[in-house]
Amino acid sequence: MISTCLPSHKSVLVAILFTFLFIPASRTAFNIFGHNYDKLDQKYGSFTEDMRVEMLDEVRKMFYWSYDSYMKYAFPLDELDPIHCVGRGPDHDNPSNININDVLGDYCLTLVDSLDTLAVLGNVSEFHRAVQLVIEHVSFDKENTVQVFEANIRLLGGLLSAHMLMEDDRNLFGENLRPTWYDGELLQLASDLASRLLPAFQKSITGIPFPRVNLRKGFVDDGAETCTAGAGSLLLELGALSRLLGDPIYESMARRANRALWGARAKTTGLLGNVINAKTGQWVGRLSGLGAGLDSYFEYLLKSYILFGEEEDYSMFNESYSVIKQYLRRGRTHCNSGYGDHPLYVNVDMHSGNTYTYWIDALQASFPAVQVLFGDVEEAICTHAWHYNVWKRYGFLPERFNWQRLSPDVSFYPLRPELVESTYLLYRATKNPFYLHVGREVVLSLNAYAKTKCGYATVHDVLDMSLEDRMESFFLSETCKYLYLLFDVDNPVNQKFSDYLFTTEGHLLPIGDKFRTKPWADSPTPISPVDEMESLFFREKTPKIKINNGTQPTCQAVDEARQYLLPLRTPYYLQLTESLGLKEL
Ligand code: DMJ
Repeated sequence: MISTCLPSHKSVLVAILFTFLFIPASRTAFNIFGHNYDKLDQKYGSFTEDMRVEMLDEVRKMFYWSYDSYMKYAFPLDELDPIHCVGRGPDHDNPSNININDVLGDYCLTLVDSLDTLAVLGNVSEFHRAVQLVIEHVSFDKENTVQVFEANIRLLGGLLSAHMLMEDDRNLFGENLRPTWYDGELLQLASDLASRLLPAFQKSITGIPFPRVNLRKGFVDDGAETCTAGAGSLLLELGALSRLLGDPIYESMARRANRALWGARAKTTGLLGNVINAKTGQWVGRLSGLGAGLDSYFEYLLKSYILFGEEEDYSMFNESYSVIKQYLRRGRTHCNSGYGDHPLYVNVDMHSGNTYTYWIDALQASFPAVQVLFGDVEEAICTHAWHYNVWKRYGFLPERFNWQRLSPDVSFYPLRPELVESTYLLYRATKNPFYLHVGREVVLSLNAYAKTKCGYATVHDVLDMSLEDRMESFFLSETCKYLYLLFDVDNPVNQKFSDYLFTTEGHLLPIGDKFRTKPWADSPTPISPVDEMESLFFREKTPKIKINNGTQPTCQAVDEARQYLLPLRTPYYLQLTESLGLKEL
């Protein structure tokens, strides 16, 4: 078998030397020398071309198993129930069922969320058919009350991404992606949807949008408590829409929300809480962390800077990252050297920085992807390794894992993408075959436990692998997409990786001068966005542009000698697996 991923003899030698030099003199290290090192290296150090092709095929089948079933049994409803093979729309009988009604709105959600995945899979004919179906079937003139954040990331993001990929003159997926008959209909739909979301912002005197709108009636006075991520992860989509339409209203509303949240950070620590009241601007509770309620807020500060080049977004991210490191991080100082526990980002009291809960949640697993984009690759390796080992303990990531009791506090897994997203970004950053193994384990778990008669189902309880009849649309927009891109090394997205950006729902946005120019004020940002993306990205050893003041990690390259060793050095890796009660070998 020929492998593109196998190391040369020389690099293996250098790598082994490198590891030996860095292994601390401890009993664990002795065990490694005597026992585990070779096996671990064998297990993760290579990934054959045959395995890669096999996995790519598995992921392709996974996507079509789900997508085709959705189209057959559920479309034009929003979601597929993958056990009973029927469609699902909003819960009209029970308006307070926000678990469903926040997301579903009678607008072909899964199809809209899947559009750019079809392009990524190279299925141009189905992409055309899907765009046509969206144009024919999607209307936002509905009596439904939906969550602004969900509508923004899943629908607005899906529509804008498909529109931009068709209109982008770099033709990432070939000139044929734009059908001859396409006349900007998806942009019109996006604009219609965004105008229906506006009342949530306009009715707020604090600037923080209310969490929900009624698509037809506008403002609904049914609660003002919103999570920080919900109110503060709107800028990529709304900013892109503003710049496409030449209408500043959407971007200005999203920026106003970000500034309001930023202004509310705790005076003592600089941390933000995870729930805030949009009417009063007061925090609800004290929890600060990187998971649910906050995750994409940080992601969007950094990604907005990458897309729009506004310094304000970058400095907010930069400062946030410092306080995250200062208050949330526990464990040894450096991921891959020194002594102490494996680093962990915990939930803290936003006012004191004291540990607030002993659980962390599955959404935090997206943070390594943000760290990669920021150039803090060593830290990303560490954060990812922790979540991956929790995954291995159960075969999935429980929604909340209690790191003190070492058991799930909330044990469902709704096919979330976060671990795969970080795995993909880390593979792009390091090219380390370890990450292909991680992806393979994810695929095997999904196929073994979540695959059903007509799709993939939410794991109701990772402890007994019981299932629940729901397949969230992000399974197709993110989980399958990131898995596919992980294994499809020649995919156009991977060839032009620094020219495109993923939204928090995994939708591709082209980075370009178009978004660096505000059509309502002719002052283009004087930095080429592509250059800047590269400078933010890890493998550029000598960045062309210095993007921060030197106090933060940027553009770290992972030493080539380590490419075929565990990215988290072996003793630390074994320390982690042991601390989570796992036996690696
Ligand atoms: C997705 O809708 C997005 O990734 C969002 O940022 C978080 N929740 C889901 C996936 O878990």
